[in-house]
Amino acid sequence: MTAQPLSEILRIIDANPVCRAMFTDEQLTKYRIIADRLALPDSVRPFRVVFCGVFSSGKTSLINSLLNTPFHLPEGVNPVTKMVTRIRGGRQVACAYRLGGRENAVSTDYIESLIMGQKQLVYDTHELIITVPSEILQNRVEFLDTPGFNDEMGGDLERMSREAIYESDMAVMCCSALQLGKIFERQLLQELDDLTGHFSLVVTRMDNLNTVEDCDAVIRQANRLMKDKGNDAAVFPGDISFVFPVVNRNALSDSYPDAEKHIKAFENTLRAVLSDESIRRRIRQKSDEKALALCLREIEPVFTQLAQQQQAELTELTSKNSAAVRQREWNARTEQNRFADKRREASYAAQQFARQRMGTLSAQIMQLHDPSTFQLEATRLTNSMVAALIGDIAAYSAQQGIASSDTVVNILNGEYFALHFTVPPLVKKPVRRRGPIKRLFVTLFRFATFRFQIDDGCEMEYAGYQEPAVQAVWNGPVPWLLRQWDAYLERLHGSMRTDGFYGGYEQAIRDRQNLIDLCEKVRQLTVYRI
Ligand SMILES: Nc1nc2c(ncn2[C@@H]2O[C@H](COP(=O)(O)OP(=O)(O)O)[C@@H](O)[C@H]2O)c(=O)[nH]1
Ligand SMILES: [Mg+2]
Repeated sequence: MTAQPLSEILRIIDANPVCRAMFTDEQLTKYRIIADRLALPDSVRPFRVVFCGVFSSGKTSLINSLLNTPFHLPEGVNPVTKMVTRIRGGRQVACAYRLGGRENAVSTDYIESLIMGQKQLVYDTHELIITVPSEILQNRVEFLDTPGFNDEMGGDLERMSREAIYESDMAVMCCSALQLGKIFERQLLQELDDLTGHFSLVVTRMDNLNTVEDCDAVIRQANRLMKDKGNDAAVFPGDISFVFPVVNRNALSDSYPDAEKHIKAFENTLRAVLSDESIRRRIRQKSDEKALALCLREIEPVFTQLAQQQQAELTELTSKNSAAVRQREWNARTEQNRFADKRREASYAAQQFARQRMGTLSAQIMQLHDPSTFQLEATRLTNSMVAALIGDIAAYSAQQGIASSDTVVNILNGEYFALHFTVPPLVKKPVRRRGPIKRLFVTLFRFATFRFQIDDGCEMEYAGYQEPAVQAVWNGPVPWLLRQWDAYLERLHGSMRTDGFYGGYEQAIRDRQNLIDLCEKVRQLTVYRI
C-alpha cells in the first residue's frame, strides 16, 4: 500500500487556493491523517485500535478491563476523558505528551487529573501517551481511548475522537444497551464500516436492562445493525463483531446472566487477533484500502465539479474574448477608415489651399522685375503667404472637427516659424560657348535689345530670374507644409482610441485551462484505488 496518490493530491490542494477552498478544514485534516498513516513504514507502524462511542458508553471501562493491570484509566458517569489517550505496551507505567514531534515525560501522578482535564498540560496538546505493562499491548498494539461523541462539551472533543478513528487500523465501538439503534449510533457504525477493515460493536450496560426478554431484543437488534458490517470476519479465529459484555464487572447483575461469558469471549478473541501477525496485517491492509478509497471517493467529485465549473467559465470567457476581439478589430477598422477618409480629405484640401495660395504667390513673384530687391521681396511674400495658408488649414480642420484650430495652428506655427523660409539669392546662369564671329553678332543684337553682355566665351543671363524663385517656393514651403500636416494627422491617428475593452481574457482563460488540467491530474490519481 502506498500513500502516493493521497499525498500527491494533498500537495496539489495545498498549492492551489482555488482547490483549497473546495474543502473544509475537517476534510483536509482527515486526508492528512490518513495520508500520514499510509506513509508509515510497516516496520515502525503500530497496530492501532480505537475505542469510540458516545461519552459514558463504557469505553474506558472496557479498556481497563482488557488491560487487566492494577493501573486503571479514570472512568466515571460524567464524561471524564478530555483527551485522546494513547495506550502502549511497556515495562512500567509511564506518561508523556507530544509537542513539536517530541514526546515529553510527565509524572504518572498527574495521569488522572490530566485525562479528566482538571489539569491543563500545554496549550494545544490534546493527547496523552500512557505506557502500560499489559500483555494485550504487545507487538506494537496501541489503544486509543477517545473522549467520545455527543458530548455537551461540544465539537472539540468530537473532532479529537473522529481524528483518532482516521488514525486507526481497527475500531471497537461501545454502545450502551439503552442507546442501541439510535440515529447517531447507526451513523457511527456506517462511518466505521467505511473507514476500517474491521470493527466490533460492544454493547455495554446490559445489566441495566430489566428482563431477559429485553436482553434478547437488544442482542437481535445488535445483530441486525451489524449485518453486513464489520466484515471480513473470516480472518478471525472467532467472530468478535457482536459481543455483549457487561464491562463493569462490579455491575454484574442477575438481569444479564451471560455477561461474564461474553466478556471473556470478547477478550479472548481480541487477544487472539492482536497477537496474530497475519490477521493484523490483513486488517490493516483492508483498513488502509478503505480509508484511502473513502478519501478518493470524496475528493474525486469535488474535482469533477471544479473542472466542470472551470470548463463552463472557460467556454464563456472564450466566447466573450472572441467577441471582444472581433469588436476590437471592427472598431479599429472603422476608426482607421474614418481617419483615413478624414486624412485624405484634409490632405487634398490642404494641397488645394497650398496650390491656390502659392499660385497667387508665384504670380506676384513673377511680377518682381528688380533683381536687387527680388530676394527680400520674394521671401517676405512667401512668408506672409505661408502664414495665410496655415490659417486656412486651421480653419478647415476646425470646420471638419479633426482638431481644435488652436492645436493645428500651434503645431504648424511653432514649426513654421522655427524654419523661417528664405528665397535663395539669384544666380547668373551660364548659357553656352560661342565662336568670335557669332559672339560679335550676338553682342550687337544684345546692344540693340538692351541686354547684358559678359564676354568670357560664355553667355550669362538673368533672363527668367523669377522662375527659380517660384520653383524654390514650390519646392520649399509647400511640401514642408504638407509634410507637417500629414505628420500632424498621423499623430492624431496614432493616438486613436483602442482601449475601453476588457483585456484580461487571455490570462483568465489560461488560469481556467491550468486548473482544468490540474483537476484532470487529480482525477487520474483518484482512479488509482476507487
Ligand atoms: N452498569 C454498568 N455500568 C457501566 C458499564 N460500563 C461502564 N459503566 C460505568 O459507566 C460509567 C462511564 O464509563 P466510562 O468507561 O468512563 O465511559 P466512557 O466515557 O465511554 O469512557 C462508569 O461509571 C462505569 O463504571 C456497564 O456495562 N454496566
Ligand atoms: Mg472515557
